[in-house]
Amino acid sequence: MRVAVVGATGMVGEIMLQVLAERNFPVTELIPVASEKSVGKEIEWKGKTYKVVGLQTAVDMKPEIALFSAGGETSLEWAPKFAAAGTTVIDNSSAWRMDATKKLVVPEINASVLTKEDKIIANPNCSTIQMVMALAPLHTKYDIKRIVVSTYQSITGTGVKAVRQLENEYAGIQDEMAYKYPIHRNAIPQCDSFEANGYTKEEMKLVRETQKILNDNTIAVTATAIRIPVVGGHSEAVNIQFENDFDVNEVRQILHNTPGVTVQDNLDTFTYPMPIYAQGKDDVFVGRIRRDESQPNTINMWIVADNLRKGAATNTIQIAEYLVANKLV
Ligand code: 11C
Repeated sequence: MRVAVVGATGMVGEIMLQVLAERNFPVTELIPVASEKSVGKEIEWKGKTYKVVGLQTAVDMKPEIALFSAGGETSLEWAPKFAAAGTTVIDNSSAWRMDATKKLVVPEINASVLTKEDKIIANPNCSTIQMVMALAPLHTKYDIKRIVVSTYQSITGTGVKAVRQLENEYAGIQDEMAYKYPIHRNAIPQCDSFEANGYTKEEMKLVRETQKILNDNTIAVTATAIRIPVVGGHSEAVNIQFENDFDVNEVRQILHNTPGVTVQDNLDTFTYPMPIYAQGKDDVFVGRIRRDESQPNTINMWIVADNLRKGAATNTIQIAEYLVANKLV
């Protein structure tokens, strides 16, 4: 496969390159793509040096696959141009996720919706991916009625500017800020901008994307998304009300049997998921699984994943792997 990585010099782009190499994705030609200011830069991949090219150059090269992580505006403008050239785009931005004509895919859950005709495929938001990874098998078994989720999100979700802000704050350096407030020793109850209903875009992604991926608009979802000074991954406290009753040990067993999910739940050994352990891993980690004693058929759990890997790069490449394995590109 000739594979373009659009946004190759960005935070997610770099992890995409790493994951492509780790998973031995069948790349016959790598095309690193970035904005004009990075064109001509050199990157190393699998022991070889590649020159970064611009978007039009990459379109003209007609790769089979383009993995996009360059922001919504670039995706809106350039994904259709790649698609028109016959390239299948897998886009990591929010640009196409809620477009009714585009598929929103977590391969373990709904890859089977993909066809050869899908030329722009949307990768969900990181906080949604990790949540639905744990919830999809439970929805199948017990039928989810309502989800209440609070997130504790890594600054890497904002990008390199936020990582720099935290480092500067540690060092006592005053410089440009990614957030309106200090992030060191803080928790900011705002991820992304606000919508008219008073929720942030990040919170509404958790609502809308969950319903689309699980193909069920009857699932009620309400979310609060918080930014915390952590780099290893996003954490989520999730309260789930089912239509049907469940057995907590059976829930653990179902999650244990779910590919891509690791249960870390042993109170005797103080074992539960944390971002310092999730960092650099592709699985979604679930723990603190316990019945909500305040109302029937309801459970609490704590879900952690590396937002740059399963929440972004790994999921994108798993979609590409599915396309290749099923001869859809
Ligand atoms: C965050 N989830 O942590 C965001 C980052 O819609 O792809 C990714 C934004 C998106 O702030």
